[in-house]
Amino acid sequence: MKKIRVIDSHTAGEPTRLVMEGFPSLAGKTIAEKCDDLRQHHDQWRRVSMLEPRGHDVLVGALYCEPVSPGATCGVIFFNNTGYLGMCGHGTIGLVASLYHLGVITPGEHYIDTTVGPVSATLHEDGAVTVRNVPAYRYRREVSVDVPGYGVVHGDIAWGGNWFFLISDHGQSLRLDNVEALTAFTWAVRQGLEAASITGANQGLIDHIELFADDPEADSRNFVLCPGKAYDRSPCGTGTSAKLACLAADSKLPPHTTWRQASICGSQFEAYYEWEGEQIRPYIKGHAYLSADATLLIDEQDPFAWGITS
Ligand code: PYC
Repeated sequence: MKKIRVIDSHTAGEPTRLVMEGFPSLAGKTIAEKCDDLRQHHDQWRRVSMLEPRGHDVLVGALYCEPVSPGATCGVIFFNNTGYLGMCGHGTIGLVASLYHLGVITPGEHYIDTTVGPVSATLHEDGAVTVRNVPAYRYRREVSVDVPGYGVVHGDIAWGGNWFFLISDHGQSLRLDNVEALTAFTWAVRQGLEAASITGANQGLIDHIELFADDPEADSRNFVLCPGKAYDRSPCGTGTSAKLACLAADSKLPPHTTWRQASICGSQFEAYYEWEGEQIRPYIKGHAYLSADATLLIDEQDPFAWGITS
């Protein structure tokens, strides 16, 4: 029987599964190199911990790694049902809450190495976590895309640790009882972007689609389609970072001003930014709650030992 030690949590409704032990050791000097090794040589470990019957489409995995830079608490590789993420805001908040649960860290600031660069996270005395994300920026403004079945849609392309296409003028109703229609629309947007070869910088795949609407209890409500077709139950840390980059570029939000981003589920992140040259440094604050401290078992006799794959 193979065993994987995990801590499950959710941040503003979006689940994170922190993998503490059980994955093979990874080759590489940087977290990006370790992520490449995991992807190329050991991807069955992502699948077994993310896919049914042990996981589900909404789950985001966070593999705890030894730090690679001086002073860092740890490194982390994020992944999901379909592949690997650059950064993950809600996942970093879940990681910090889980490490506190395990007694690995105490309140204060912690440096964390990710595949897209170092971030830091401050664990507050009340359990909230503020993530100092990687720099974010808007890459292109008001890009037109022909969306099959819907017509031409306009959106901004921004980096917030992953690539996002952000749409405000979409004609969709951002309500929790409308997520099927929102999923169909945003999936069609993604297909339209791919068909037109519209990418982020350096041909970066735009694998997150983000819609915005007004919210009576926040500055904005979003709906975020994640790469594996699940929607983010949280306001999405990297998606909120991308939004801040667009607000900053349009001079719609001054630096150090709180932006309350609500999710489609009604949960919220508080965010603000600082300018760093032409880019911004996003800060995202949220709260994670633990849901399981468990060991996944992999029985080689099990026909679905390594997950249900299509
Ligand atoms: O919080 O950055 C985030 C995130 C990315 C995908 C799901 N959540």
